[in-house]
Amino acid sequence: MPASLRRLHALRCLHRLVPEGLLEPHVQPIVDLHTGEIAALEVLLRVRGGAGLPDLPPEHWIALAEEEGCIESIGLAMFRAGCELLAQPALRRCPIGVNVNLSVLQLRSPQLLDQLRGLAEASAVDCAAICLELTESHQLGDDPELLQRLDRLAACGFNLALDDFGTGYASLAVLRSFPFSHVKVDRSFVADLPHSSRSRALCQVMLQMGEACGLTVTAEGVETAEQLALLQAMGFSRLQGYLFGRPSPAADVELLLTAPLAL
Ligand code: G
Ligand code: MN
Repeated sequence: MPASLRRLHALRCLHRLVPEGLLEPHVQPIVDLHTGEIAALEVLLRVRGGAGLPDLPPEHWIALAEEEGCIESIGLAMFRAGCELLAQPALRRCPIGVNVNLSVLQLRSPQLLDQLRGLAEASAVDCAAICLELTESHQLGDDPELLQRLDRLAACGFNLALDDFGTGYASLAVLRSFPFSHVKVDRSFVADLPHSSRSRALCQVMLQMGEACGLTVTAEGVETAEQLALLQAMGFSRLQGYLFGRPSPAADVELLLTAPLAL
């Protein structure tokens, strides 16, 4: 099928994803080398195969949903999945947090705070166990309304992470002004580590800068033992990537929590 037709087909399917239960949330561990344990699980959007849906990578579905103005319902469905995870006995027994991705476009909705708080309450989940990851793909800018919304989310107890740091639009002013408590170094820097002294220097600087601002710094996309060794030598302790676990269905979270970690 030509790309333009595939896109048209995807656009037609987009609105079916939430009502027909075609989303299959996955989770990926974020590990802490200090404790040797999983510190948090990131909820990742995955679309079920079959059901007449085009086979598109998750980031394409997200981009389409943002363009079409339906990222709100998809984002809320992922947030609900995060709350349901935290409500499971396996997670209630241990201090593992859940990270949920939030599109900057969702922040434009005045109802967002009440919706998120309502969903957390419905699952009897503490907002402080949830970290909302905002990607740099849309300008946060110096919009005072967005800043106020983020301040309110933080005041409610949610942790906020600046995702994919280093590649998007976020300037240092975003770290200065917005109430982020976590920053995630984009995986492209980690991929380049072994053969780029500049990437090594930039990872080191991002870690130092984040920690100097009192932020928890995570390196994303760790795939090899060589990358792990380099990051460990720099002082990174929070890591995420295929080396520690690929995204797996949220329904199998018990298995994930009992499997030994590849640390
Ligand atoms: O932007 P964000 O960090 O939320 O993106 C998460 C995406 O990165 C997920 O789709 C996930 O499958 C992917 N991902 C997670 N770990 C790795 C990794 O080690 N390597 C690569 N290439 N992708 C990864
Ligand atoms: Mn993320």
